[in-house]
Amino acid sequence: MFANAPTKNPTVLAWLEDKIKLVNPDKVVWIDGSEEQIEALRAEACSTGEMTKLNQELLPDCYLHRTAVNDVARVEGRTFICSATKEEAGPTNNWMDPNEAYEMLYDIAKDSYKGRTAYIIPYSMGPVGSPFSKAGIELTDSIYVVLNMVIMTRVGFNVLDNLGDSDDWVRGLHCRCQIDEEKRYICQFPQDNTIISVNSGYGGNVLLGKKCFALRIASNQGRKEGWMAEHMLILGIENPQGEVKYICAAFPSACGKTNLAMLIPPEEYAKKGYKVWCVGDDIAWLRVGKDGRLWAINPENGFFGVAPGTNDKSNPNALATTMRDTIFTNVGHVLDDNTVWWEGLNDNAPDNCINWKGEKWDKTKYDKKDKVNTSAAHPNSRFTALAKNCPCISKEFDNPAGVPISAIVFGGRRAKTAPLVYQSFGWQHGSFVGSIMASETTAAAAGAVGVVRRDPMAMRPFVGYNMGDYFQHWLDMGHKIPNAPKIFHVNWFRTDDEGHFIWPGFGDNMRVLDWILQRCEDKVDARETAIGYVPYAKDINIDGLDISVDTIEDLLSVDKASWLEDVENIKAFYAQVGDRVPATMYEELKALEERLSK
Ligand code: GTP
Ligand code: SPV
Ligand code: MN
Repeated sequence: MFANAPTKNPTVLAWLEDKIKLVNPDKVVWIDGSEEQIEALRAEACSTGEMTKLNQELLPDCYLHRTAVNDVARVEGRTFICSATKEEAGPTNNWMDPNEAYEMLYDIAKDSYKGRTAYIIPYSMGPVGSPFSKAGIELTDSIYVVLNMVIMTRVGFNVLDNLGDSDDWVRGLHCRCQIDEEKRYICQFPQDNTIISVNSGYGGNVLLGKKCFALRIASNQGRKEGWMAEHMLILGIENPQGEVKYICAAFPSACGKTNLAMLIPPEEYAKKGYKVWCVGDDIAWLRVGKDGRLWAINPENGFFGVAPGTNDKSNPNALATTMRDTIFTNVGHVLDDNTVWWEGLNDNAPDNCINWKGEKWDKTKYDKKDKVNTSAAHPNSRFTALAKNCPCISKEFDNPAGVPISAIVFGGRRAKTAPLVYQSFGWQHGSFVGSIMASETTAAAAGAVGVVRRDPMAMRPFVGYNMGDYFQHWLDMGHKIPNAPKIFHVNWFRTDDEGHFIWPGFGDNMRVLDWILQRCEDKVDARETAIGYVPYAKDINIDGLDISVDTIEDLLSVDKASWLEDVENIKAFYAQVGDRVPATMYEELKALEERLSK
């Protein structure tokens, strides 16, 4: 079948031969990632209506795609970890017996490429050849997937050359089938380094290098091999002396990673010479370096970012990044000038616009309470854009050695309880702080929005094994990192009694990062509280902000009663995670409760 295959790797050829026989395409195409090949695929997608070429003067090489209306977000309820036993997947994951899962999925996939083309995408997560990086191959029948993967990962035959005859690569089979919700499955088989995704065409469900590989499979690999795969942005802060310190931050989906990763420092900081550099906006792979520090790479090559709310004030860098070579998914299509629009881009809601469902949009019907049905852009509409087009991309982005991490920051979307920022007492307590994270749900996953749920390390939908074992892995890693990063928790989303955010957020989050780095360098004191070290209000720089020290005081307050309520909720969550929750975490929980009750 593969007389002219670009590899002789027997495991690659055997797997592909087997899967191609199963899905039975009319044609097979190897993706080499060349501009010529990709341009031809763009043209083909436009000829069939799968994509629309946008205004090439205003948005060069940009395209619009609409997914099926029933297929607009990750589907956690239909995502499965197919490990040998249910216990290994643990109670926070859906589990299916691997043999049963393969049988069911093969049945759905059988002949599903008939009349279609099979695209073979060899890709690398991380710079090709870096000791951090891992190879993958995705077999798909979707040009949209090919074009997104070319942006989001490093695609090309050099990946195969680098792989040689090794079996250390991740198998990914994607079949669009009928986009039937009832038969939609996103299945990970950690013991086989395999992912099978059927009946979806949406982002995180089908760009298999992203959440499926770089988090669910990679978290398993990291546990075995002694490293970490995390749902974290990576940014560098350059001080006026030109020194750059790196921070990783884990926030749940649609809770501000892309925004923080590309932040523009407030004028007060910019004037002094502070700069922020983006290394990654969603995923970090972390390893212990020879110097005993924790080092991180961003395994991705682009950004699959939330469009709504992105504008030239909230995130000018993201907006600039999307001005060329970008695929927009499920945003509004402005017919007058063949551009795109989304809620929060500007105040000029277009009259002549097609909404994300492909219908004529009536802007006068917009209803904040029913965004899905009345918006031009779906609340989880996205842009797929090249990292290298980001004005603040770090010069270390491609560095195979990664960057050394000074601080890890956890954060959630909490209207109450969690203060603006606090620091943990150390790695062990910091791991505990990560394990008790909670956040209000967002449109990034199908289901109710705005419900508080526990989301440890922002990884609840992405840990590819038992959550209790994952907590243990965090604790174990602490013993392997002599110069471990300090661990913090932030919350940009506290609200007042009218439900308005109190903290200005976005670029002004720099003020909090400033305190965090000062803590890392022992340059500022803090108040020891029951939950950790909290800043003195005077130490949060509010120069140029229209906000009082009293308000900062308020944002930093720790209300013992609501924390004790949270403790009860944490106990219930730990009980749900079950008996694999490390005893150390229970000790930390007990200690927290005691400190709060004092
Ligand atoms: P995923 O790509 O789903 O993992 O999301 P993300 O974590 O990268 O979230 P993103 O930065 O795209 O932000 C999602 C939403 O949060 C957007 O609507 C932003 O406008 C909003 N947001 C981000 N940062 C802040 C902030 O500091 N304050 C407030 N109030 N909202 C913010
Ligand atoms: C997220 O939901 O955390 C995302 C988007 O980054 S997706 O790729 O769909 O997972
Ligand atoms: Mn994400």
